[in-house]
Amino acid sequence: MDGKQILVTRSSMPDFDEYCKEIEGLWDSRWLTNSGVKYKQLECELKKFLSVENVSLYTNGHLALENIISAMQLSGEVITTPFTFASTTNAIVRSGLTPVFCDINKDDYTIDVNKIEALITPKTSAIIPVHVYGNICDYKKIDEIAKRHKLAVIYDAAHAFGVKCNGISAANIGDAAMFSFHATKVYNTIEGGAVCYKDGRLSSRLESIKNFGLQQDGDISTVGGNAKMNEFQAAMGICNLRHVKDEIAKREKVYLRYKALLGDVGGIKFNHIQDGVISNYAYMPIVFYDYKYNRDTVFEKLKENGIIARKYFSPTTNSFKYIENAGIKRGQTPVADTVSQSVLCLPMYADLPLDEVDRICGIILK
Ligand code: T4K
Repeated sequence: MDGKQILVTRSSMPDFDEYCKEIEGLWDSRWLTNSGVKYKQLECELKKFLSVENVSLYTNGHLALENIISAMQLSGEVITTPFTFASTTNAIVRSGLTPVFCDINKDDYTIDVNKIEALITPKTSAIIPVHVYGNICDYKKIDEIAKRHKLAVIYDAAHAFGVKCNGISAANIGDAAMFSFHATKVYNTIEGGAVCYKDGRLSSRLESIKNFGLQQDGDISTVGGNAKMNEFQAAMGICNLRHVKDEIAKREKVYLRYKALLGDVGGIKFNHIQDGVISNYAYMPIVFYDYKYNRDTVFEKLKENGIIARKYFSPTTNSFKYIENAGIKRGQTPVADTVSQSVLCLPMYADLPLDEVDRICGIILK
């Protein structure tokens, strides 16, 4: 990798010595996975940090989502959005369910709540919306619709770790919320993920599904896989949790610099923080609508200058070949299609120097 390149993000890591100290005990215990002490400690610390009653840890966010879908025994159709990472839609399809694609808002790229009800059929069992870029969905309206139609709501909150809306932790929104702790996220456990959920009765099923479906009596009543977070991941999580507030504070500075330079430029839609939201500044998306250059031209120009922005999320998941091959309807998602063709995520991470932000914006504005 070219050391001079500025990539879209850069993993947060603790000091080497801090991590070594955290994993030292593993050489004595030789207990490396399967709900070890680090795993249990991290679970406890996350409960406090996220203000939730129930949390379950996973080897990655994707399997966390598949496991909660399985534990909640969803069936038939699930309403979701196509403006997301492949994982959300893949998890639905791999669980044997049919995704029904709802369009998104032009402002915050989350599900357009006014279009949900028209998509509900007798086969609908759940809504899986995405807090994309850490922007929070209109959860009050979603909750109202879900209650009226007796649907479960699982949020893909992969981007929303540490985000609060109207004083409520994103982890407490919906019946369940899935987080990704991947290396590219605001908070990472190298690879990793979690599910926070309201109904404590799901606990034993979730624990067993992530461990092949094994029950305490040795029998298996639900087919499970292997999705356990290991001790080295949990140790990284314990270290990174000590620093995550500082990391977010540093990200805010980067965000504010971008905002000062790009926040009011004609033709560029800046991702302003929603009212009532305390952000984690996970991503720095900008959308080129009527700008003098289109998204792809800006992408190439940045690349020529060693800046690797990313087209998250392009293409939309409802245009994946497998959707067509499986005969799943693409749905009417014109807003998602336009945003997907026009969005660029600029570099965003805690240690991104502000003069690099100036340089990036200078290239875009020139
Ligand atoms: N739902 C949503 C909405 C998601 O965005 C994701 C994941 C999931 C569900 C599933 O959660 P996980 O199962 O992943 O926990 C990345 C990530 O792999 C993926 O986690 C993430 N979303 C997605 C948006 O981005 P790529 O293919 O763009 O990653 P990659 O390898 O190109 O890395 C991007 C940049 O990050 C690199 O240019 C440099 C930096 N980086 C990357 C790695 C791997 C680091 O600094 N350190 C690293 O170790 O998918």
